[in-house]
Amino acid sequence: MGQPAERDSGERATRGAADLQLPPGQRLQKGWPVTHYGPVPKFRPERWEFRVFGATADGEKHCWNHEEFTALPYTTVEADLHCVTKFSMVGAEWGGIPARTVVEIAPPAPDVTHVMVWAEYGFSSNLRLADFTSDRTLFATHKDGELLTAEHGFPLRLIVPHLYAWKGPKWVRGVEYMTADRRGFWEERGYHNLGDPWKEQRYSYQEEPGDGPEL
Ligand SMILES: Nc1nc2c(c(=O)[nH]1)N[C@H]1C(S)=C(S)[C@@H](COP(=O)(O)O)O[C@H]1N2
Ligand SMILES: [Mo]
Repeated sequence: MGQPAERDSGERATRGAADLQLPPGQRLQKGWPVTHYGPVPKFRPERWEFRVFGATADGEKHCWNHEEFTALPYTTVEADLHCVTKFSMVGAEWGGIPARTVVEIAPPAPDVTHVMVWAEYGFSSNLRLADFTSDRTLFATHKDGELLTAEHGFPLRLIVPHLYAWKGPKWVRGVEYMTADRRGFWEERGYHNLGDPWKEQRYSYQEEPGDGPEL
């Protein structure tokens, strides 16, 4: 736990412009394709809220409206995006609110081990708490200084630099704290429960005992 992020930063430190290192089986994509399941949701600021719920430390649900959530401290993270279908988009500078900030202001109960990140239309992805609180995991509002476009997740998407991109829901609306692991949308439909691209954890049939809940 906590290891993937550290190894990812190590890879980056040894990466020069000339010897671009991609995870095994990935190829570089020019430009930035749009990849998701279902339609692009319409952003309605008056209806939008970000919720933290489930096993919170105080047992309460925590909600922010769009203005409140985007007023949280802003930071940037440089990270690549690795799609399990084998393209990678490299060198993006993401801007937004660290996931760790959310965990600090709405802490989980002591027995929380995993989170489910929820997006519009019921899309979800599960993460180990340590992956969620990695110092590079970000609720992004911006890429390269510009607001995200609707098809790339405006107003908010999760970026988990050390995992495959399906672990980062676009149009994210909240986080559920969990005291046991549970599979999200793609994790139930054949993708690996953990999704580390450096270990090429693409599909659930590759899972080893302990990698995820029984299918
Ligand atoms: N809500 C939602 N988020 C999603 C997905 C999705 O189907 N729905 N697809 C994921 C996958 S598989 C990838 S590769 C990235 C793609 O992000 P992009 O379209 O900005 O390149 O979004 C991820 N986030
Ligand atoms: Mo993907």
